[in-house]
Amino acid sequence: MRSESTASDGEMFQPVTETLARSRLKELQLERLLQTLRHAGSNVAHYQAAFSAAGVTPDDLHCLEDLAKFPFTVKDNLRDAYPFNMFAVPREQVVRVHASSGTTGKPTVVGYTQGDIDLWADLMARTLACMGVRPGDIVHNAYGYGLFTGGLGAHYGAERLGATVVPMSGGNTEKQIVLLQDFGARALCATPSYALNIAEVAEQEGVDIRALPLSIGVFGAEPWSDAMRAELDERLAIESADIYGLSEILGPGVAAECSQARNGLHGWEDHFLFEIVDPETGEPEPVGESGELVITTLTKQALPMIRYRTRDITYLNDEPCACGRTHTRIMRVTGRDDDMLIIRGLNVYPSQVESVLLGLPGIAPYYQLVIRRKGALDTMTVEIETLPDKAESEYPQLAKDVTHHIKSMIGVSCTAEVKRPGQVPRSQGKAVRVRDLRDQ
Ligand code: DLL
Repeated sequence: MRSESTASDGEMFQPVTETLARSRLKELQLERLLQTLRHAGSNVAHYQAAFSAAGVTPDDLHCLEDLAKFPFTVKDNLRDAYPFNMFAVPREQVVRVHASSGTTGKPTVVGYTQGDIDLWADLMARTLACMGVRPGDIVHNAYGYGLFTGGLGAHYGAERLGATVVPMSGGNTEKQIVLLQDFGARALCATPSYALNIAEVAEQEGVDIRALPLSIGVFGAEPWSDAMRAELDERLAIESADIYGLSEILGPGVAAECSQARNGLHGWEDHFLFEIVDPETGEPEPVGESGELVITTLTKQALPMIRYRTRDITYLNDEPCACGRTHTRIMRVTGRDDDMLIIRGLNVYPSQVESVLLGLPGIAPYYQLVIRRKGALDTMTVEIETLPDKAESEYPQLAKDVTHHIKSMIGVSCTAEVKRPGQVPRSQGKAVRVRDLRDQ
């Protein structure tokens, strides 16, 4: 695939594709969807079998709504095809693979042709530009390099945009802080939890990170709340925006918040088709209704994905945005349906607990939820940390405040365990928010 031109004056940071009329976007999607269904159906054994089991062929697609006739793709399909059997091109044409670490079983492997890598760089450049990064800026990239898509995805995109990349990767926090000071990066790419870790270590070292040129946070790869955004904006004196993506679809660069509104992530609809379905029944939900995000790629060569069930819970917003972009907005992902906790019959996402905790005085923004089983019931303990100025004699009252606010704002009963500063583990990448001790 050719690189998109991002050069013409005025359109540079919002090329015409980002403001296409929605009717035109839909025509483009239909055209590209048909090509993708044909490509997948002819070249991937899994899709051949799945289409025929569902009794559909690409010729059954006459309008976008017809996509609902086609079967979903799930993570297990990729696992079953381990390592390379989902590729739609000969392996020799795949110039790069990435893989998810996966907590159980085999990792899922994803592959890219040179054209896919170019597309990814274009979309990440578009994403960074949408978030306010400009050519000539210094971009400090603290996403992990390696099999995780965050590091290399942001790296190629920043280069494509014409920025100067500092390929720091995750960890080595003291050094991150030295380079942020010495090089004067304008944008920081990191998970929000790791960005918070950087802020904390800088404060401990007496570095005034707020005084640095840093002004944009490119934060994603894990669920986070608006309360965490406010915390990061304040501690780092930046404007942080949310970036979303997943390896099975591309990596980072599937959707991003614009610097103008910072209210929902524009999903790049010229390359992806977004649906929301009921996670239980798989039935499509109308725009605006919450459910599981399902994504179909429209231009990927090595790994076309048809109706991939992300398990991420969100809703779409097609209303016009202040920035003028017409691409739909994927509203903040509350969590994955497999991260959802069911405590005494109530559904809870860690990010909801985060929103409550960050609003409470005396509590540091670090937490973990510990789930145990008592008889037939699951119980949740919220482990929190106090700010350094709190005396241990105040801990019982803090614990009471936490349980009271969680009960009144989310409805769920829990216990709170107050820990001394520094005792909740800090994140180097994707934060571990839940410790599940139910099988122990
Ligand atoms: O996390 C890609 C990425 C890298 C996105 C850097 C943004 C920045 P995976 O490791 O495959 O890919 O994990 C994908 O992470 O299905 C979501 O559950 C979660 N996730 C990613 N971005 C967000 C976000 C990368 N902004 C999985 N908000 C996805 C909430 C997110 N969850």
